[in-house]
Amino acid sequence: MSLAPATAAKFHSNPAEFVEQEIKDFVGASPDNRLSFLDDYVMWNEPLVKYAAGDNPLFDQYKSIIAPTHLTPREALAKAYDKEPEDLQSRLSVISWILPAAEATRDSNSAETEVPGRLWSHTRWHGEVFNGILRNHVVDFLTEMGYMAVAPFLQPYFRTFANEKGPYSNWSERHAAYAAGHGTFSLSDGFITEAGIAHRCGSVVTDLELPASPMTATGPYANCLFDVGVNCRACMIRCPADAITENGHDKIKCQEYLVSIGYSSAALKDGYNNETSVAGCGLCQTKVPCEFVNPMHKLKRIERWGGVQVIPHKG
Ligand code: B12
Ligand code: SF4
Ligand code: SF4
Repeated sequence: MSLAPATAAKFHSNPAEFVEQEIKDFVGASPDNRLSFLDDYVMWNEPLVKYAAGDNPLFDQYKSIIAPTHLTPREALAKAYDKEPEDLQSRLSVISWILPAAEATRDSNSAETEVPGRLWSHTRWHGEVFNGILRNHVVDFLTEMGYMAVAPFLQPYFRTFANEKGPYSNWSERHAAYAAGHGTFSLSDGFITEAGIAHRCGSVVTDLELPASPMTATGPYANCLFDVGVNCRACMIRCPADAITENGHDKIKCQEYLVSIGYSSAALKDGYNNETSVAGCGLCQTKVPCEFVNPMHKLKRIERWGGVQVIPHKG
């Protein structure tokens, strides 16, 4: 990829704006964001793009919140370039994006109670393939501009591990999104953004200096209605595996369920991605008040009308 001088000049005049637009344009125009076997169905809506400072103290805290093996942005970038972390320049940035699921994808999942909807399942597979293409596009673009850049999730060093609570990785995309101010975790573990919880996310670490986006959340669960005391258990009720309780999300039960509804299940034979082995589920992320909005905004409106009520789906 080689950038025209006018494009390079535009980039240098406002890198933050440019990178955000580049990601939005790529998602909007890429044929890989379309399902060619389904009338070019567009999987992801316009992304949300934010930036975290590489030295945000949260990344050090993740070593105790997640595991000591979880990489800081500095470690992730240095490892990819076979350098020592202290050899990199002082300011690093993490570019984090949210890919909100299209309405018909969400509706396909909302209609189900045991297995994912077909569109959700396609998006789990082909949509994540596109997320990988987007990660590579951002890395290529920054490298072309002369910066160091890496998508930790695509690196050979990316690993998932397991402990007594279930699986975890050495680069959590949702924790990068939290540090970038995209939103918060929830009772179901899902990450609630301004575009809701039904999304996939991705990130790239770079030595391009970008302004850190403000973190407005008051805590790591602040966008979840249950966390603020509202009687919302919609995700608990939706989960066919009883993996969500008032104490949170049981990753082991969830994973066992995901494996059990793989392609051996009769219900998944017709019209799913039979060439893949990943069906997804995400029933807890659809037909819930946090599906495609930050439910705290609705709650604030309802409070102004005189009291907290059960919030209707898509109300
Ligand atoms: C391993 C994995 C799984 C495992 C475990 C999930 C998990 N909760 O970690 C299993 C197989 C169960 C799974 C299931 C699913 N997954 Co998955 N999975 C991953 C993967 C590869 C790594 C996740 C990881 O490292 N987690 C680390 C652990 C420790 O995080 P955690 O338990 O969520 O963290 C908790 C603590 O940190 C806690 N916490 C406690 N104290 C504090 C303090 C602070 C300050 C903070 C910030 C947090 C915190 O908050 C968190 C939430 O409770 C990521 C891709 C990636 N590289 O990020 C996708 C990912 C998490 N999966 C994703 C999805 C969509 C799914 C499914 C919906 C399946 C599907 N596609 O249909 C389900 C949903 C499960 C759920 N309810 O969240 C998306 C999530 C997007 C979203 N909307 O939230 C991701 C990010 C993939 C992507 N690129 O978008 N997944
Ligand atoms: S459905 Fe309700 S309780 Fe569950 S994550 Fe969303 S807001 Fe929180
Ligand atoms: S992904 Fe499915 S099994 Fe896992 S918590 Fe959500 S609804 Fe339950």
